[in-house]
Amino acid sequence: MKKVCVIGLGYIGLPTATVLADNGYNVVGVDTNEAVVARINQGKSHISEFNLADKVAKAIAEDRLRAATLPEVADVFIIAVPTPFTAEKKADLSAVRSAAESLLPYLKKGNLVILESTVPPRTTVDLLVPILQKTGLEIGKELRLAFCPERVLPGRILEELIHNSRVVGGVDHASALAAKEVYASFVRGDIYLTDSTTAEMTKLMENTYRDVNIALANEFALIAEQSGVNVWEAIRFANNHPRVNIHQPGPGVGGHCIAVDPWFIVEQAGSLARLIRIAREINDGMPQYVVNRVQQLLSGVPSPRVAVLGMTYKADVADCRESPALEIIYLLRERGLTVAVHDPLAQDEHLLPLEEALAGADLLLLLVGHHDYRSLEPAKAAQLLRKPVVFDTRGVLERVTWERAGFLLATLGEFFPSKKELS
Ligand code: SAJ
Repeated sequence: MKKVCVIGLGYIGLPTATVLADNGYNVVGVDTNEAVVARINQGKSHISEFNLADKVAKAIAEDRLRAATLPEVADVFIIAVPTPFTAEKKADLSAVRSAAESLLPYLKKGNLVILESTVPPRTTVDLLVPILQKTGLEIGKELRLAFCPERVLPGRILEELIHNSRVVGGVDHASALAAKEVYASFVRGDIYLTDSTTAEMTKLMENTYRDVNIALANEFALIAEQSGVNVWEAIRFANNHPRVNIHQPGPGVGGHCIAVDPWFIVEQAGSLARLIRIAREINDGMPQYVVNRVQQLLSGVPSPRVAVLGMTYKADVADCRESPALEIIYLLRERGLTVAVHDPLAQDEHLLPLEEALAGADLLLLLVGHHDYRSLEPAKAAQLLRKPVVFDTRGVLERVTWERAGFLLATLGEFFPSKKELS
């Protein structure tokens, strides 16, 4: 049985480690966080993801997965550590660098090292190769090296790990083939072989495509509001065209990928990346836009109180990293508004039960299209709110139902009430 050492037991590393353990590998997962290691060794997952807790419990119980704070001698090493960005919007590769350096004492001839963390183009050849050369092994021939980006969607990680196609970029063809063999043990989608730099760029292009597309949807939303058009309906109609796929507008783009990865291209390409930069700026400007609209909806209301529904970065996940809701809540408070927040999935001691968040509020601000919120009853909300006003930034509330219950419903990209309607 081959042994795999997975460095980084986060959103990608832990699911990958359990899937490998499920598919015949002896797996040791490594994390610098001792509490995470202890928890996993008890058969528990520190990450909230569909089916993951069961998979971790099973792999630990059957002794196919173990967690540790230091790497060990193995056949394959997979690096899946975070690559955040700095205040200057530059990739912070310190975790990748220290993960690679931590492997040096354990690497031997015939090993394969795979980087899965999202990185700027050329990181594998320019950063990893020089570090791994310190082993004295010839990179490619004696120590195989590949970049194989993760492409799974939070909320569907385990399913997508198996069913998505995979891009495998080797520093040479032999490295790509060796990495393909590892993924072929569990991936049912196609596996495409290329060089490491093309694979790095492919990953960044996927998330940048999504970011630029969402920026376009957000721009359409602002234009639609001004022209009296319902952007949600217009996008639905446009998407019936066989070659159109416009994404959804919203209060901003969050998460640790789409709001970050385009900057890795900007960092390298500079003034060539004009569209990419402006798309980032449009999406980053959405929280401010939402806050301005909230203030317009509440103008003239003394000591206004806002009930914010949703704090996570997107619907039906518990993750709040880079969530636009966090910025919106911060900005509202900075402008002197009282804010009460509810979220059915996020873990935060300041969150309130739904009824308490709604009680006495002058505005219901919907920031996340969680499943629970789609079936929110307007009659119940009307009893709790001080004023029957709703601002839906996700286009999920049904206009007829809410208006019938006496609400003034403002929807991003659809309808914003005039001063007369607000008075
Ligand atoms: N969003 C919109 N409108 C949309 C879609 C998303 O405003 O039409 C917002 C969401 O609300 C959220 C943000 O964008 O705040 C990102 O959400 P997402 O579902 O688009 O993406 P992530 O960050 O959860 O996962 C993405 C995925 N990339 C692509 O779909 C191209 C996933 O496959 C990647 O593996 C992941 O990034 C990653 O780790 O890079």
